[in-house]
Amino acid sequence: MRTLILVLAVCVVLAAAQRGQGNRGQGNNNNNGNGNEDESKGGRLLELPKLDLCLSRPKQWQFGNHWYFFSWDQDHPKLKGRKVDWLEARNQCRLRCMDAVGMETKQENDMIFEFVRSRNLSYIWTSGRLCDFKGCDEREDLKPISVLGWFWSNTNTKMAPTNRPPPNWGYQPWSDKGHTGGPQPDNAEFDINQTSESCMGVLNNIYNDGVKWHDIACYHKKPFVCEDSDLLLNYVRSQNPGVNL
Ligand SMILES: [Ca+2]
Repeated sequence: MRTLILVLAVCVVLAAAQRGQGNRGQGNNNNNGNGNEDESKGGRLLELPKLDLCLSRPKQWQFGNHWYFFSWDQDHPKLKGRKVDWLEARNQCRLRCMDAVGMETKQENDMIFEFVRSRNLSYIWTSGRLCDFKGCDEREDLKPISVLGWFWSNTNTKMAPTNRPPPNWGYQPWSDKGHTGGPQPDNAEFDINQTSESCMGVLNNIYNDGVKWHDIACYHKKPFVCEDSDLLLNYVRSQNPGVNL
């Protein structure tokens, strides 16, 4: 039964992706959390996992029961030394039964912040996404979206309100400054060229603010951290009984 539900969930994801729009990324409901603005223009879709890439996915470090890797550390032409936009980052992960990292807990966020800090990286993409696309408007619980409209697209879970520290975290992961000087998320690029800052990255002291979350326009190119996706791993398992991922 559980497998059936998972397969159905993935079918919903596929159908939504193939339509190129629709019921996406609405907080924690069934959806694929894509919300890619380019999709309606150019037809870019979320990738499906490939068995061989899932089997050989980089297992660089483990946290909880998930494997993670940093794109630049992998000896692969699509990963090493590349900077990619937000959707491409997700897709390179998704092909491998992973997704861009989502920091749903303080412990996981501490781990990612320490990774960025210790490696002295300027920035990485995460799976963080603003629900500002088709279907989001109908969700009263996501308004105002700058406070309540952010979610982790890898697990389709809502983030805590952006205007105060998440419960029990003890610190505010969103930066208190950005391009316009004010606290994040600030959608600053919209005022410059009408491009929304709908994707979330971790920046390292770009604004003399330490390692912090920032809303960023999704076309910007960055390296990324991938994290195991239970949904995609279980989908591939359901298609390949007995496979050991
Ligand atoms: Ca910003």
